[in-house]
Amino acid sequence: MTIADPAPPATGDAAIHHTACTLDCPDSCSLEVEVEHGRVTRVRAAPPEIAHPLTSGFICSKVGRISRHLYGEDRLLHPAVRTGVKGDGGFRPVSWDDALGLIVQRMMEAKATFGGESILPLSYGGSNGLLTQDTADAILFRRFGASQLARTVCAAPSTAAALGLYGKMAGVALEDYEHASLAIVWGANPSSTGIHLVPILRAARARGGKLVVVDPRRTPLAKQADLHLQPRPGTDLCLALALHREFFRRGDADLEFLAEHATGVDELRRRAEPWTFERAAEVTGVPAPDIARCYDWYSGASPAVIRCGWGVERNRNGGSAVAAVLALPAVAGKFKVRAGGYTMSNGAAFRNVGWREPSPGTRIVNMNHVGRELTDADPIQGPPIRVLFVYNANPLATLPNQELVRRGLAREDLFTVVFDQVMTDTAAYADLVLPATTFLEHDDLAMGYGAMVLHDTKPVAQPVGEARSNLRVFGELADRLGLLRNDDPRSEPEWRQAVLGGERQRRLAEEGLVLPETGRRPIQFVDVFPHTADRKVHLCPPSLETESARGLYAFHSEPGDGRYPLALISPSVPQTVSSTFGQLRPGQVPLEMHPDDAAARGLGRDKPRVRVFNDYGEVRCRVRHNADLKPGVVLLPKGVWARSTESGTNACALAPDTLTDIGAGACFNDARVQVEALAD
Ligand SMILES: Nc1nc2c(c(=O)[nH]1)N[C@H]1C(S)=C(S)[C@@H](COP(=O)(O)OP(=O)(O)OC[C@H]3O[C@@H](n4cnc5c(=O)[nH]c(N)nc54)[C@H](O)[C@@H]3O)O[C@H]1N2
Ligand SMILES: Nc1nc2c(c(=O)[nH]1)N[C@H]1C(S)=C(S)[C@@H](COP(=O)(O)OP(=O)(O)OC[C@H]3O[C@@H](n4cnc5c(=O)[nH]c(N)nc54)[C@H](O)[C@@H]3O)O[C@H]1N2
Ligand code: SF4
Ligand SMILES: [Mo]
Repeated sequence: MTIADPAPPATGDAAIHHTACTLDCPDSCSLEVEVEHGRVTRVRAAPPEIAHPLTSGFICSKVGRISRHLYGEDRLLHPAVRTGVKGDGGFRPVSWDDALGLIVQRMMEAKATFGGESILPLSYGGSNGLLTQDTADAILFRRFGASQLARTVCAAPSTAAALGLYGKMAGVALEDYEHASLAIVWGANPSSTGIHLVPILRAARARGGKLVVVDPRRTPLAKQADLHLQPRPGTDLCLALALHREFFRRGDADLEFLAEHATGVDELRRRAEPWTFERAAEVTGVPAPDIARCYDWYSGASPAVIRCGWGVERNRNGGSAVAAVLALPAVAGKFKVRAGGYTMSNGAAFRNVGWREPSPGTRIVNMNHVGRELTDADPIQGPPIRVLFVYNANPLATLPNQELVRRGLAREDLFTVVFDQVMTDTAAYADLVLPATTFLEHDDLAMGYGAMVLHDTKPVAQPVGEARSNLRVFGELADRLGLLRNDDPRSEPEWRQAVLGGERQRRLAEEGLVLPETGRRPIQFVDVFPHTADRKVHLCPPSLETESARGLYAFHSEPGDGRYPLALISPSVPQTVSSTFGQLRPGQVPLEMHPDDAAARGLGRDKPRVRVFNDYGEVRCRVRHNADLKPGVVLLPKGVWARSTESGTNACALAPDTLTDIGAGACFNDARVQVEALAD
């Protein structure tokens, strides 16, 4: 395939372009970008006439300042091969031709000696649109017969639950939250992770609506809420089941709706039965009267909406917990009105988008077990991994059991390619680095998972150095390996057509953005229905039942023991998107801790240096007192780079590589740790 990177806009004159943000953020903003001499000088929200309404005239500051990422000193400019020890980051530039030749040679050698499964492509792609992942890369790796990756590091339990219950149904549009009499924000922190919801929730409150936040810490939104429930991490399942029990016990469950639209009602009722408010209070640490108040408000309110975030899923009970939360609007009878129901991912607003490359039937490696698979920590099924191709991801900074991942990456007999925009912590372990373009330098298609919109992402600036797009690099590798067929897409317009289909492609070209066929703001059970075979919600679907070892809605109790009494959570922070932009973080990242927990360990403000540890690893850093945390819960942000802690490790060094009950997802927030002072 000979895709050339598209002609960038003319250099010289200052120009204004319109495009869209592909970063891993529900809001999918419409952007206006000022460019001078081919370089981005300013990024702001696109004007309302052409923007998706959720953008509302503002964007986050991290994208507002993206030129620091585009033109910063960590940007990769040329392909380069390793010269020093793995991890040291010593590299020597090579030509693209030599770099691609080397990859072809190493892939062929590995396949000839160990079989195709000895090659593992490793990508998550949350910050990629529809053209830069699962397109030419899928052709390359699947047709070559490489191992496949189960992308389980995020959203796997939520997706399994949403699929099992509703076959993935589009949710309540975030714009509609303004009309909610009650909004429950459950395990989400939109002040960092989806900022456009915040003013909408404020407007709802100004109209007399109530806000409930369920989160182990007092988030900025919890401080504004009418009620804040502060459960211990990993116990949301008990809280949700206690609410279900009360609906059935009091006769408040909407039996008419359930009879018409649901299956598995009795089964859910039976499983919720043990969870009295008192028992739930004991396990969650939320006072029973607060649970009762939440019940009263939710049962009495209409429209009532639940924003289910990803904080609910990242633990041993994650799949069942999300399922129990998503089942609430069905049992409570909250659908069929605007702003009534739930929102999780709205990716389901668009169906049948994407390139479908058939699976080669090769082994599937769970992303959470990459450390195990790269080392001999687990008896490996199939050949050892000899070639690792990392793109659209920074696994050393974002996968659980970081020390095992690091040991794997340090293996001398592993050939690692890292294709990225910047010299990430993972790239420092590469044998070959390749410079990638950003969404301001290449073609892509942004699809919102909060905002229900598909829009064009256009190259508006000159690529820096020799950076190339994924489509171009994977297309060329597939070509060199003789994997291309005559009917494969060959250019960006052909890829757009293949990924979107003709009608959507035409609408996109004419209108600049595409709204879902069901309408921009669908009403659940009026405009959209479950995509299950019988169009009903399955409250206890057999698929989830068989998947979870102890059955759906079975509670797995606290994973800690006396040695590691503190629950470590590692949620998103405003300055970064996962680990993206982490290189720009000034100074060191502190461990946040409740003052009582700090006092119990003699960690006054004069003892700021600590060691946070468990059997997986340790982080050495400073401590900061934070009374907004629930006592017993400590916090390190997600996606921190090695340079931001004294030990060069982050929360992933303490995160277990155990899996969630459903969806084989990550259990970041099941990390249990101890903290001790370090001598100055
Ligand atoms: N600025 C920014 N935006 C982002 C991202 C980012 O890194 N930075 N990441 C993007 C990605 S990849 C994702 S998946 C989303 C995630 O966005 P969110 O859904 O907001 O998820 P998190 O930030 O992981 O955590 C949300 C909240 O869950 C709480 N929490 C932790 N454990 C529990 C628990 O057991 N129960 C409950 N109820 N709450 C808990 C945390 O304290 C936190 O406030 O955001 C996306 N947007
Ligand atoms: N401790 C802890 N760790 C976590 C989490 C947590 O809650 N706690 N959350 C997890 C979650 S929700 C997620 S989604 C994962 C995300 O983890 P990752 O998928 O590793 O995401 P990022 O760290 O953003 O890394 C994406 C990389 O892709 C590069 N990139 C972007 N676009 C392109 C492109 O077009 N081409 C190429 N070649 N490269 C590109 C970026 O520069 C960046 O370095 O992290 C997980 N890690
Ligand atoms: S990261 Fe989110 S808020 Fe920021 S510009 Fe992109 S879509 Fe908008
Ligand atoms: Mo994520």
